[in-house]
Amino acid sequence: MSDLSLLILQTLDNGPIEDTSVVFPSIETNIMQGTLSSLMAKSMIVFKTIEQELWTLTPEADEILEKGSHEIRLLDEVTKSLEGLKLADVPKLLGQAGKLGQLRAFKNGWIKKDGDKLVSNVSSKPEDVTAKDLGIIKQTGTLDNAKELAELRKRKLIVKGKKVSYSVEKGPEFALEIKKLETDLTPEMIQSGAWKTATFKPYNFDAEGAPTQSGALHPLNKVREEFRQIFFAMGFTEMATNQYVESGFWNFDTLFVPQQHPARDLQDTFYIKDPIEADEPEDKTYWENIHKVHEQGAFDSIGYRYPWSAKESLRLVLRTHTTAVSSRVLHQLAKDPKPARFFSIDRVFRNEAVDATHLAEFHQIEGVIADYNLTLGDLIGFMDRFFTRMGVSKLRFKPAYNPYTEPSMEIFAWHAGLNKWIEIGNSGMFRPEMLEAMGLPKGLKVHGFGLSLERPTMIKYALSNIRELVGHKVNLDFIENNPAVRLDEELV
Ligand code: FB9
Repeated sequence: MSDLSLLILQTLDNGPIEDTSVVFPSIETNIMQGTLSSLMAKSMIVFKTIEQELWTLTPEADEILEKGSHEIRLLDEVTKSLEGLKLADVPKLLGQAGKLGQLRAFKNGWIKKDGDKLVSNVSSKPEDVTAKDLGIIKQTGTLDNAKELAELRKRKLIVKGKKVSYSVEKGPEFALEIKKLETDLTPEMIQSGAWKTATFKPYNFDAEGAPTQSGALHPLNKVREEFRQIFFAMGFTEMATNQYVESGFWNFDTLFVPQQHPARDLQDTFYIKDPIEADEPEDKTYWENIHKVHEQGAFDSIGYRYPWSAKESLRLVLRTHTTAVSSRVLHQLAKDPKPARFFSIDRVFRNEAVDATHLAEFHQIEGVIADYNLTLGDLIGFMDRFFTRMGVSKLRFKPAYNPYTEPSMEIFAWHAGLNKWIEIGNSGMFRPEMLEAMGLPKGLKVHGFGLSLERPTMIKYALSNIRELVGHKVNLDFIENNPAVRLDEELV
């Protein structure tokens, strides 16, 4: 038990403590509060907090207490100089105090001017009221004379503070000795019977559990899991996306992206040096269909009519979108065409300028829906249902262009927090040049849509820079201690 605890108990034995700051003036408030809280937890005392306004001295005021007020120090210098104190000598003698002292000494009628000098105007040394009042405030924290208190505050010699102290009384379990509080019931206590007289510390149901040293899911993975559950709930099957390197054939040509499209330029796409190219796909009919639909046109399309290059098609790239994976999966579906829903959430790579919200790689979320007689209205309706599940209710659709979908739409949502429409994704109906080239029947239409994983994650965790989320500058405390994410809250 601390000495202070004992002192408090012994003092209480003689009666209640009205104000701890009076009985124990040298004990700091936080020490006093901790000791009282500990005694109260054992029901040995009860205490209440007393908060009082109090005034404290500024450093200038402390100097006045030590040396006297500016005005009294100036009067002393004037009195010492028999012919009077030259005005020009005041700053040399007293510095800033001299100037301040003059104002007060004139106001008090202690000095007067005689030509270029100051002379005394009093027959005896007056009381230094400023120093006296500051001494009282230093002792008691206040001053009875409200006018003089206001004057000292105006002169910035005192500042307002708060004094915290406590009134203390005996509690139901008051004693001069502190019983050892047991925290654990041990086998020894049971065997010896000591449990019968032991006093156990009351159980603190408000105490937080000890932090567990465990792993932590990265926020991107938390949001990814939210999206995966939404897709599963809406009947989607996850695509295998564990192949970052794709041929230009799967990443571009099968999606009817022409070989001279700017997206295929070096400044947009990462090309692999070694190996430099892929093998031709096994499905030779498909290979020829793609060649034909680009070069001459096919499947009721006039194509792009350019000399399609097999070599260009086999160049290896880091996939620029997971639509490359969708193409592979839909090509598989053509072997047994039927309505189906697939999704993917994985990394894609683009050789583009990076900024606060874009890096050279990001996670694309993509969904494809294959069914007979699908219309654009069905796509709009689905997007509405999909985004409603993540708290986004007000959508707008804007015509857009993608080489592989026609019609295409950019998707916008109203962001109440930003008070504006924000782009939340892109979508469209895959073109026949893509679908029929892989062998899907004419009637089987396919919707596609995509968004990024980073953008919703940054919004949900209120991050302004993507480098707070990924990269070497990430704060691991943020990763370990961020809250679970729920996508179904309003987008704010
Ligand atoms: O994710 C994006 N924005 C977004 C998404 C969600 C969100 O909050 C959630 C609702 C709670 C907030 C914002 N965008 C797409 C829009 C912009 O961020 C854009 O600046 C960046 N886009 C990326 C591509 O930029 C190079 C986001 C990424 C994107 C864009 C298009 C697709 C996929 C990802 C696509 C597609 C597609 C189209 C048709 C068929 C198949 C796939």
